[in-house]
Amino acid sequence: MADLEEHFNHTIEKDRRVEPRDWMPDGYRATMVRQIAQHAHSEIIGMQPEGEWITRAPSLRRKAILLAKVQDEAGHGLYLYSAAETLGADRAELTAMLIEGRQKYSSIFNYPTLGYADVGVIGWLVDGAAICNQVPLCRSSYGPYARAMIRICKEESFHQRQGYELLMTMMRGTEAQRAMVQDAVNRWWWPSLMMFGPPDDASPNTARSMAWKIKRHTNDELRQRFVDMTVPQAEALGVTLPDPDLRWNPERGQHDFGAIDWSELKRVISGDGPCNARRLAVRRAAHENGAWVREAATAHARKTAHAHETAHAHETAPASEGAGRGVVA
Ligand code: FAQ
Repeated sequence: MADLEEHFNHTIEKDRRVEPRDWMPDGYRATMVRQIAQHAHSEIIGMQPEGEWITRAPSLRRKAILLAKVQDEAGHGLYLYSAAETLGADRAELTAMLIEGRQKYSSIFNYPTLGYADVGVIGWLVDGAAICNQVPLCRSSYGPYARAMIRICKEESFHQRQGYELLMTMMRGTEAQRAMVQDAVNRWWWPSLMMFGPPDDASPNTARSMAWKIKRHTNDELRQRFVDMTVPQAEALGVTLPDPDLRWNPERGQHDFGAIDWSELKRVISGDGPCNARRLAVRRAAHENGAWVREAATAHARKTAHAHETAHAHETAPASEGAGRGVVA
């Protein structure tokens, strides 16, 4: 046991990856399952706010882009559930925990999308925040999670660009279109900052997760990085970020920004955001309506496995038994 623990500590210290078959402390496994499951749930619930606009996309091109993006999010959820399974988590149980409200997903997806500009702002700000948070996770200590994150981040950067491109197009349009963009920015800015989690002095998991190199930066460090990255993009776009206290601080070499309403984050995380009930109801209905697909897939898998087993048994039968029978197709 002491040897195993020493090996684990050495792996972390040397910046190597922990792999599914390696011994790991129970707390490490539980933390990884918690973070990966919450992340997977976020991707799947995160399909909804934008998904609601697929039927209302203003052109074929926008519709194709949005369909592809939402489909990517489903893919991200699937890689992440698979990564959680490598830790012994049961996928059906994770889904049950989500739809029964026993496991969290990102607060950001509990806000409504009120217009098409929201699709652009989600790409720009929400995917932008997700990239800031997730690029360091490509170096996370758990191998399957870190590797999933590499592909996810590549796709997220396309998502961010499509959002920014959509907004640039709208900003070149009419006065009404520019007003739609500004309104969407006003509504999504503060919730995007909250995506990074509570401030460091109120984040119970950060210290442990940093020591295990699951997280590489604290919540506040990443939030600051996001603000610094976004301010020049807002200027280039021609929108105002809704924070009168936002300004460059030459001494810190970073932007100062206004106080975040942490009571709002708490409320949204604990189930009382503008769309929590709706998001979970949609997910629950999709799960229930999809029961027949899961049953059919399971029956098909069982049948295929049975056919393979029969074929294999015949192929490996002793010569006397198998003589003259040939290989079963
Ligand atoms: N919302 O001690 P900490 C996307 C929870 S991106 C809800 O600081 P930790 C892409 C936290 O889990 C969004 N819950 O926790 C996309 C913990 O809960 P506990 C998903 C939050 O883990 C874009 C408690 O509060 N990204 O989906 C939030 O060290 C566009 C205490 O917090 C990820 O999941 C929140 N905002 O740090 C899709 C990234 N913040 O202990 C569609 C991976 C905190 O009760 C469209 N996750 N909590 O279980 C992480 O990096 C970390 O888990 C943090 C939180 C940074 C989110």
